[in-house]
Order: sequence, then structure tokens, then C-alpha cells
Amino acid sequence: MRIDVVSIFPEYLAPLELSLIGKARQDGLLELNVHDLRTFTTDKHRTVDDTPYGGGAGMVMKPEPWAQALESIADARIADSQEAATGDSADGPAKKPVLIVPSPAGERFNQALAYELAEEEQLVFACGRYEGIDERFMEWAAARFTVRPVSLGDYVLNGGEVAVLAMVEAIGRLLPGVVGNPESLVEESHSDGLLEYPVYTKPSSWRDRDVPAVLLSGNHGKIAQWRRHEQFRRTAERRPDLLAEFDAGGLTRADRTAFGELGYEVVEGRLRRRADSGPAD
Ligand code: JB8
Repeated sequence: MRIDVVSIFPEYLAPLELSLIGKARQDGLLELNVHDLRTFTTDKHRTVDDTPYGGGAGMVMKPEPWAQALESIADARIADSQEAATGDSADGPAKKPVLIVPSPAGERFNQALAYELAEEEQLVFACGRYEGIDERFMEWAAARFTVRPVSLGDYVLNGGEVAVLAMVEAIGRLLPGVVGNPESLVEESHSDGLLEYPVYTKPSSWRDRDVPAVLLSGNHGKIAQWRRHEQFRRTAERRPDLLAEFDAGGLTRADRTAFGELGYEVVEGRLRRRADSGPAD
């Protein structure tokens, strides 16, 4: 996969040199380039922002430096892959790269979107600052890229950089060969639409607190069922919103009983809070 990030604070992306993602880059599993938006300005002051039409607080990012930056990235891609200026290769017309624009007004980022984006050949991230980027740049970019405004969560950052760090890590660890033991990807929170079960390590008794006896029993069937039901309990307690999306079609009778004790019933393959089960939180 190739990832390009454009930002007025390229140093903000320095952590992508470290740890798992840094290793993936060294190993050639991920090509990641960070570009300084100001190198695509032409005025003496390297201006990237201006006042908003219609008035209001703050500044808006000018569209032209962004268009220059993305044209240079698109040209580099064609040169790299030896494609003709038509964008056609031996495999037919090239697929549009995905342009991800972090924004509190975007669709929510989640594990499903991370898996979807991990399938792409090229991702470009445009880190806005101030009040965001002139909307005409989005319209211009839509002809060349699949544009996806994406939000990390319902809170406001000062710019897109921190969101890009999170998204590149979430996507990068799903690329083949990046995580040493791919089995750790199937046993983690959100991999099956539920939160993860609690984990314990030695000693078996610590400051008068014992590890749940079932985990020391050696009964692997009982352990699996206990863990599954802990996932249900935690998800119902902390993230009931996830249960509304959960596919309840494959639940066993024991699973349904466990959900029954948590105040849920299965209706048409979906979990629903029972009318008589009291407040959810
Ligand atoms: C200016 O909260 B955010 C976010 C906030 C931003 C910009 C981009 C993303 C640009 N403020 O995800």
C-alpha cells in the first residue's frame, strides 16, 4: 500500500516512523510519504489560509495549494507505475485513489472502515487546520479521487493530523505481514462487533484478588463460553449501541440465555432490549 499525507505540520506525523508502522515501512510493506502543504504555495509568505466569505470566526484553507499538492501526488503515482497519461495501464483504467479528509463533519471511522481502506492500493490523507478547507477543493478532488470525509469521533481536534495518526495505525496493522501473529487480529475488540473479554496474567492471586476460577479449570469449552458471555456483559454495559448492530442470528441457546439475563431478547435476528428490563444505563 502507498499512503501520502499532506499537512502544514509534517513533523506531527513523525510517530509513523516508530513501532509497528515504522517497521512496516522499513520492511517495504507500506510506502508512506508526508508532504508539507506550504511547499505547494507560490507567494512569498507561503500563505495557506484566508478569511471566510460570509464572515465568522477563524480562517479557511485556500483551495489552490491543496490542488497543487494533490496533482503532484497523482502525477508521482502515474510515473511510479509507468502508466500512460490517460491513466490506463495493461489492466485497464486505474482505480481512483481514496482521499480521506479528517473532519468532525465526516462519516465515523470504525474497524469496518479500517478493513475496507486496508484493501486499497493508495490512500491520500488531507490534514486540514483552522475552520477547514474551501469546499470547492472537495468538488475538484472528487473528479480525481474517491473523497471520504471521515471523523474519528464526536469531539473536535485542532486539525486532521492526530486523526490521521490513528487511522494510519488502524489501517496499517491490517496489511498482510504487518502484525506478526494475525490471530491476534481476530481476537480483539470490534473484530466481531463486540468488546473484548477481560484478560488476566500471573500471579493467580494478587492483592487479595483472584483470577476467575474458570480460567484455571483447563476446561476449554467452559472458558470459551465464559469469555463470550463476558463480551456480551461488557458490551451491554459500556456500548449498548453496538448491540443494536450485532447479528444475533448465530447465537446459541446458552448465548440467548446470557443475553436474556442482561435484559435482551432476539427479534428477527437482532437484539432488542426487553420492554420490562428497566433503564439501559
Ligand atoms: C480543522 O476533530 B477532527 C478535525 C478537526 C479539524 C480539522 C480536521 C479534523 C480541521 N479542525 O477530526
